[in-house]
Amino acid sequence: MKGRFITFEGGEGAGKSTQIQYLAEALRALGHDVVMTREPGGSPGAEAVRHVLLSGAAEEFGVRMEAILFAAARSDHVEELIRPAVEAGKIVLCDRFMDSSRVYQGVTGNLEPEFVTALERVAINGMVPDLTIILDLPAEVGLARAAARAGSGNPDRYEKEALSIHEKRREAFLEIAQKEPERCKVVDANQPADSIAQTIEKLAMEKLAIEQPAIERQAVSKLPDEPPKRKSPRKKSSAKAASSDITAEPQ
Ligand code: Z5A
Repeated sequence: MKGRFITFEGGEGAGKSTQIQYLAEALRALGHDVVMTREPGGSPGAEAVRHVLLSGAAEEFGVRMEAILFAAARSDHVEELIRPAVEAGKIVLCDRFMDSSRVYQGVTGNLEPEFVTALERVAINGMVPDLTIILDLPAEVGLARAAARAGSGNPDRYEKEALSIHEKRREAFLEIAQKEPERCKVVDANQPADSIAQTIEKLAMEKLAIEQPAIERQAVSKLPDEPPKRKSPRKKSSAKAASSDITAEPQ
């Protein structure tokens, strides 16, 4: 069976990493082979570019340069990790993907849409997500969560930007969801993590059920309504913990 590609999007501190952990646990409990990954990064080449981008080292060269670096990292990630995993029947859960470039570099970076679209086409090379979960949250709530997690650590290149920019990004994500309702599902992220996880699990299961052949769909429909009791996923450390199982996943 062909696998699935599910992406998580939203502003800083929206809970993407937390929810990926929850969904991975739920899907694994049902016997699925799950790969967790993130952007920028996820493959050795892309992880090398991640530091350049998040440290702000590329900022002085302009947003066009940053957009190309994000695209270069994405291309490596798609070809080295995402596509092989999906073709091997795995479910890939990815923390940020092409919609982040549309929003951060396109909308708030003021890049021309044609430029962003052209980069996207080359970088994803047809690897459009089957489902994108957009975690929606007032920017100040997300930033407060991210700041609490970071403690006294320095905010990254993007976290230190003005609140109005973060709000603009929130609107931009919602606009993408409006334009692509089949792919994108908006989830209210201003709730306890556990109830968000249940909503996302339902959306993911619907996607898997709809797109699976009838015989597999029948098996899925026999699942209990309530998801299995799960323990809280492990907490991420301050610097967004380089997603240990992310980079350690098989290529
Ligand atoms: N970027 C870009 O510009 N263009 C691109 O194409 C791509 C990315 C791919 C990556 O940063 C940066 O790169 C990003 C955009 C840019 N901008 N920034 N900053 P990153 O990978 O370091 O960080 P992030 O993607 O923004 O994620 P994050 O800030 O780490 O947040 P998160 O993953 O969405 O949230 P979390 O880690 O799951 O939760 C944050 C804290 O809140 C944590 O302490 C949790 O325990 C807590 N939490 C989680 N859920 C809840 C609920 N429901 N209630 C209360 N507290 C919660």
